[in-house]
Amino acid sequence: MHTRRDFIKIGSLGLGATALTGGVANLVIGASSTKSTGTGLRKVPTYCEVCFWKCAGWAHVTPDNKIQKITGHADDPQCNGRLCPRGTGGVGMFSDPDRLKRPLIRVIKNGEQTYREASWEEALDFIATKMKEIAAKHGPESMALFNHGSSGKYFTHLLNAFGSNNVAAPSFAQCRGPRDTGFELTFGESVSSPEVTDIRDTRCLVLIGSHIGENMHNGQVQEMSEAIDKGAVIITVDPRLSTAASKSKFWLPIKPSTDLALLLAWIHVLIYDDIYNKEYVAKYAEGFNELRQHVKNFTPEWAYGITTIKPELICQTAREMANAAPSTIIHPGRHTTWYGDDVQRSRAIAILNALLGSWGNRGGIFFKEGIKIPDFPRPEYPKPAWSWQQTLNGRYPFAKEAVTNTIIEASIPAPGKEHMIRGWIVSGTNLIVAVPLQKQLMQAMQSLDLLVVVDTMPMEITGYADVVLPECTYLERHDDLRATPHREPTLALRMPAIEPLYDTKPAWWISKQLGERLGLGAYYNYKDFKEVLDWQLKQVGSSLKEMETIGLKKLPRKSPVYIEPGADYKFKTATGKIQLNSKELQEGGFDAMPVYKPHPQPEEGFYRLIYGRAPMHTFSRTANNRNLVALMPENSVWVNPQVAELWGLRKNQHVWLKNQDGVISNFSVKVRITERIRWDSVYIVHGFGHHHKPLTYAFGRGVNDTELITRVITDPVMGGTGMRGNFVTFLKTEPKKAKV
Ligand SMILES: Nc1nc2c(c(=O)[nH]1)N[C@H]1C(S)=C(S)[C@@H](COP(=O)(O)OP(=O)(O)OC[C@H]3O[C@@H](n4cnc5c(=O)[nH]c(N)nc54)[C@H](O)[C@@H]3O)O[C@H]1N2
Ligand SMILES: Nc1nc2c(c(=O)[nH]1)N[C@H]1C(S)=C(S)[C@@H](COP(=O)(O)OP(=O)(O)OC[C@H]3O[C@@H](n4cnc5c(=O)[nH]c(N)nc54)[C@H](O)[C@@H]3O)O[C@H]1N2
Ligand code: SF4
Ligand SMILES: [Mo]
Repeated sequence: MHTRRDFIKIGSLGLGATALTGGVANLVIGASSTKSTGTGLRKVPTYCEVCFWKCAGWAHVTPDNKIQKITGHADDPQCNGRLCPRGTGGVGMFSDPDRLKRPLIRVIKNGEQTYREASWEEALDFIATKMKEIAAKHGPESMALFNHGSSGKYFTHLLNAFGSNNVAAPSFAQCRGPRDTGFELTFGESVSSPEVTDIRDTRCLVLIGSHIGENMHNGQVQEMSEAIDKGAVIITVDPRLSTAASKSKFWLPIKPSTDLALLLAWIHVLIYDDIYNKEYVAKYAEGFNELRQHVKNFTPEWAYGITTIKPELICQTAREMANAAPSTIIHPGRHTTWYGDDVQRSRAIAILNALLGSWGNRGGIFFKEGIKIPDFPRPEYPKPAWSWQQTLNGRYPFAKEAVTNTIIEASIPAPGKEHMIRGWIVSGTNLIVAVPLQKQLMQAMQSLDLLVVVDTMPMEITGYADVVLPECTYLERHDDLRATPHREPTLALRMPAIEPLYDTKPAWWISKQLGERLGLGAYYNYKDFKEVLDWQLKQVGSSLKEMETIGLKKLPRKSPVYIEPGADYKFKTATGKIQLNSKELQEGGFDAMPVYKPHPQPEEGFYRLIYGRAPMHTFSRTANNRNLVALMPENSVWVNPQVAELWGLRKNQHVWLKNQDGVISNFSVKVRITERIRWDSVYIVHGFGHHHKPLTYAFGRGVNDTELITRVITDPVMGGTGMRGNFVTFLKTEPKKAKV
C-alpha cells in the first residue's frame, strides 16, 4: 500500500472522544440465567485474560451494570477461589479510558499518514479485499498470523480456512519453546500449561531461574506455599535473591549463563554417588550407560570453577533431591529462551527429573487429563501449498510450532525468495515489545501489503497497522470453553458480564465477518457464538444454560494420576522409554546429551542485563491498567551495592542504560541498590518503558528491556531467541539522542 508505513500515534488524533455507543449506559444482555447473589449483584462466569493461566471466576455486576469486582471460582483447581492481584485488577482493562474505541484505517492527509475512524463494514471490506488480492497474487499462504491469548484461535481458524497455517506466537520462540522441545525429546511430551508439576505434594522443589511468586501463575504459587507449609525443601538457583529464593532452604546465586554446568554436575553426583532412582531408570529409561560415561568429568569441582557454586553445596543439594525422590521436581521453567543453548539446558533438567523418577510419581510430575471439546461442524481446511516449515529453510529441525523469527524473515522481500509472506494479522501480541529482533521486525512491517492489528489498547504495534480493529475486553465477550487439562478435567465458561463499550467487537465476530467476506461462510455455520458453545457443551454432557449458572464444571478422571504400583507405563517417545541419550538429536546433528559451552561475559564496566516479572503486572498488557499502575508504576534497575559504590550511584537516582552495541534506553530508570543481585548483573522487570503516548499511564515509565536486547543467540534446535546475552552500562546524565 504505502511505500513506508509511518508510525502513527493514535492518541494524538483526537479520535474516539465521543460518547459511548453501547455498554454501561444502555445495557441489555440476556444474562437472566447467571447467578443472582441476593445482594442485587449478578455473578457472571468468566475466566481471566490478564495472563494465560486462565483462572476461572465471577464478574460481580451491579443492577446498574457496573462491574463491582471479579473473584475466583471456588471449584477451580487453577485458582482455588482466589485470583492474583492482576486478576482482581482486571476490571481496569475494561474501564481503561485509553482503550481502542472504533476501527481505524491508515490514510494520507495533507501528505502525512494518519488514521481515520471507519465503520466495521468499511474496515472489514478493506481487509477482505486486500487478503483476496494477496491470495490472487501470491497464494493464501502469504497471509500470516501472530497471536497470543484467547482471540488467536478465531484468526487461526480464519487463516486455516483461507489456506494458510503460518500462525506464530512469541509465547513459543520467545518463551516456552526450548522447554517444550527439550521435554518432548526426553519424555515424549511437554509439561503443558498449566504445568503438570505436582508442587502441592512435592518434598523437594528445585527452581532454575523460575521465579514463582513474582511469576504469579496462580495455582502454582498457591501450591508452592502449601508445599513449604508441609516442609518441602526448596532449592533456588538464581543470580538474584528472588521472592522464591528468599523462601528457599538453599539459594544458589549462580553466575548467569552457567546453569548447564551445574545441572551436569548434579547429574554426575546422582550417578557417581549412586543416589539416583535405579529401579525407575532401569525400567523406564534408555541410554543410561552413555549418560554415565558422558558426565564422568563433570564433577562439582569442575562446575565450581564455572558457576561459582561451592562443590559441597552442589553435593548437598543433590542429596536433598535424592532423599525426597521420587517426590522431587526440577522445575522445567517457562520462559526458557535465555542463552541459545536452551533446549540442551531443558534436556538436562528433564534428565535430572528422569534420574529421580519424578515423571508419573506423586510430588513429581502428574499425568494430566482434560476434556476434548469437539470442533463445531465445518468443512475440511484446504491443504496449503506450503507452510511455516518452509520458512525454516532447513534450520531448527525440532521446532514443533511456527517460529516468529522465520515468519518475520519471510516477510522481508529478497530476490529469489520462494516462500513469501505479504500480509499479517496481529492479535493480542505487542510484537514491538515481545520480539527482540527489532530491525528485522521493522523491515518486515515496512514491506507488507497488509498489516491488521486486533487489540484492545493503543499499544506500540497498533501504530504500524493499516487497519486497527478494536476488540472488546474479556469481560464483554463470549470465548472458547476453557478445557485445560489438569489433575481433574474441568470446563469453564466465559460470557459477557456487560455489553461491549464503544464500537468494539469480540474476535469470534470479527473472524466470522472476515470469513464471510472471503467466501468462507461454510466455516462459520452459526449466527452467534453461543450456538457453538451450546453445541460443544452438549457433546460433552453439559449445556450453555448449565454453564451460565455454574461457571465451572468438574468431570471425573478416567485414568490414574500417577503410575500405579506394578503397572508398566509407556512414555510417548518412539521406543516408549525416556531418552537419556537422544538419538533424534544426534541424527539431527546435535549433541545427544547436553554439553556445557561457555558464553560471552560482560566487559569491564558492563553488567549482564537480566529481566523477569513483577507480581502485579503482565508484560506490557497491564502497563496502562490504572488499578495495577497504582501498585507498581514503573520498574527500577537492581544494582549490587559494590557496583553502586564503584559508579557513585545513589538510591532512586535516575540513570539511562546503554548496551554493548551503543543502544541507549529511551527513558531513564530509578536505581535500586540491593544485595539481592550479583555484582556482575543488573535486573529489570519486563513490560515498562512504553514510548506510545496514547498509553497515558504507561508512557515514559521505566525502561524497556527489549530495546536493549539487540543481540540474540538463536537456539539451533528449535529457533528460540536467547535474550540474556546483552550487557549494559550506566549513563548518569541524559544522553543527547533523537527521541522516538
Ligand atoms: N524483552 C523481553 N521480551 C519478551 C519477554 C521478556 O521477559 N522480555 N517475555 C517473553 C514471553 S515469556 C512472552 S509469553 C511474550 C509475550 O508477549 P506478547 O505475546 O506480546 O504478550 P502480551 O504482552 O500479553 O500481549 C500484549 C498485547 O495483547 C493485547 N491484549 C490484551 N488483551 C487483549 C484481548 O482481549 N484481545 C486482543 N486482541 N488483544 C489483547 C495488549 O493490549 C497487548 O498489545 O513476550 C516475550 N518477549
Ligand atoms: N506476574 C506475572 N507473572 C507471570 C507473567 C507476567 O507477565 N507477570 N508471565 C508469565 C509467563 S508468559 C512466563 S513465560 C513466566 C516467566 O517466568 P519464569 O519462567 O519463572 O522465569 P524466567 O523469565 O525464565 O526467569 C526469571 C528469573 O530468572 C533469573 N535469571 C536470569 N538469568 C539467569 C540465569 O542465567 N540463571 C538462572 N538460574 N536464573 C537466571 C532472574 O533473576 C529471574 O528471577 O511468567 C509467567 N507469570
Ligand atoms: S494468575 Fe492472575 S492474571 Fe493470571 S489468569 Fe489467574 S488471576 Fe488472572
Ligand atoms: Mo511466556
